[in-house]
Amino acid sequence: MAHFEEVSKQSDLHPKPAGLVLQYGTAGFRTSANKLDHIMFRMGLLATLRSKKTKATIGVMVTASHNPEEDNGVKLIDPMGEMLTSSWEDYATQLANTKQDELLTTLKDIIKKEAIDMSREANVFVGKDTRSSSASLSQAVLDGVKALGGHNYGLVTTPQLHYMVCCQNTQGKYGEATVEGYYRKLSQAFSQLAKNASNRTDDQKHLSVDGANGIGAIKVREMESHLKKHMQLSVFNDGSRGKLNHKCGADFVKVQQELPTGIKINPGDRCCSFDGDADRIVYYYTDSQGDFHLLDGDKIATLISTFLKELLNEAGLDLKIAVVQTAYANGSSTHYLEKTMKVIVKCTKTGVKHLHHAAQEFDIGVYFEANGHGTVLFSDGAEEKIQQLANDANINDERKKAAFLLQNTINIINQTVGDAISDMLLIEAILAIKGMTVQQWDAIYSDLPNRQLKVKVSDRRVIDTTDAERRAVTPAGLQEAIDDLVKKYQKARSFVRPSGTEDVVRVYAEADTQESADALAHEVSLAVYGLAGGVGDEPKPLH
Ligand code: 16G
Ligand code: MG
Repeated sequence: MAHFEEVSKQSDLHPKPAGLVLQYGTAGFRTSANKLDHIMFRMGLLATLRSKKTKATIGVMVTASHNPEEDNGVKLIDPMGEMLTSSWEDYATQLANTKQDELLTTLKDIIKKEAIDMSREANVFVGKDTRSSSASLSQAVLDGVKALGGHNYGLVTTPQLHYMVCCQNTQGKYGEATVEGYYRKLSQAFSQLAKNASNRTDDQKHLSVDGANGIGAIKVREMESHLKKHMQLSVFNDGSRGKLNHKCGADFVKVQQELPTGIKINPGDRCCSFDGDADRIVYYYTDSQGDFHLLDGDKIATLISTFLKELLNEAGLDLKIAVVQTAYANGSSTHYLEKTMKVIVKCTKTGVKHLHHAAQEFDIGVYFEANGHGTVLFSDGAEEKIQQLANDANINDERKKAAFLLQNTINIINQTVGDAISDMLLIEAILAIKGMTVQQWDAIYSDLPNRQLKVKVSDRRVIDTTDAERRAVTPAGLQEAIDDLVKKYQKARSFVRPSGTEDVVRVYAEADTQESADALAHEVSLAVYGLAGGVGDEPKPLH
């Protein structure tokens, strides 16, 4: 058939380096940008097949998120704006690794297995971040979808692309499938919510944003004019000078627990950082002693779920709300949510898709990774009940107001995926409505001191985990060793897991003091080094 000849011809322009093997992991493919041209082309092909198969528009985002500027990556977005379904992740890996002269055979195998009708139309939305390599790599994706209805959105945040794919496939029910439509939907909801805040000073409306020198900075600037009356933004690390993710951005701030470079703030100022593709956000401030205070994904989940629970009470709606976390959630947050807030807390494996799926099981599922990736999902039934209540003429003013706030909360949230801009607007609206400062939000509970370390081993797959990664099943003796070490400390907890994005084993420890958390993390690292085939120098104590 004609298009296979075209695939062959085009594929020769995007040859696969011999011997290179890559895997479609938790965040798609990600490695140095110079190894990715053939991957991009092939993902263009796969997205086309996925589109024909699902009879819907598929997204392809070119980004390596919080990785260094030199890296790049690609991930596919399924019809409702969710991550690519896992059975197709295997096809992605197969297609990426198949030899140049076997590409057509692999492609035809997938077509046959999935019984894809090749005469169907295909629609693919392609987006990219601000990396210098993203322009040519997204062109390679477009070469893969060429002549099959590809639509190039150019520079967008990852969540904007998820949003537009969902809008397109719901025939506009979720919103208009344009960046402008996204700004309008979110900013209108924000204005409606902000109207319910008592008079705020300009200082209270002010927020400093660290854009990680990436796409989020550009997009939040574009959105600024829509927000004028209710918000005052200062954008730092906007890409005009600094390097992407270099000493800035959500990942840097969370891991280093310090201010990003290039930000100028006063004690008590409210600040937030996005990551390189704006699907993560963390908040922070410094106090009068100059000490740094981080409000991570756990604090964000707590703020949002408290707000929603109060609104449900006021509205008199009986909807089940849950918070989904991973093993990295600070023990204090889990304790507060379960014991004080009395909400259901569920723990899943690391990786957004696991949290997303778990959150779908509840009427309202608030999910956040500690690293700041998260959103809120409302079931169709929950949305309907809220809608009905908002339209009910026979309810009192308190219930009416709560229903109105819930309605606009639904509209401000990007339910397709965690979204730094949408999360930021929701957090700002909640703080405004509650008349809360960032310090008061921080004081809801105190984080347990914690430490994360990495250990290099010869093969990280020797570590197998269970119970949402909280316990190691192999190698033999490792979990027992961890249990014994944890017993030595107060309020302590520790777990290890193989990273899905780096060739290391990650170690997490928390305890009542920073010294204890550091010591426990070090001792557990030594146990991993000794029992799981550590390579290089033995881990050294932190102090
Ligand atoms: C990926 C995941 C992120 C997770 C991180 C863990 C997505 C979109 N991203 O970046 O959710 O926290 O991996 O990395 O799922 P690790 O496996 O190296 O610890
Ligand atoms: Mg990201």
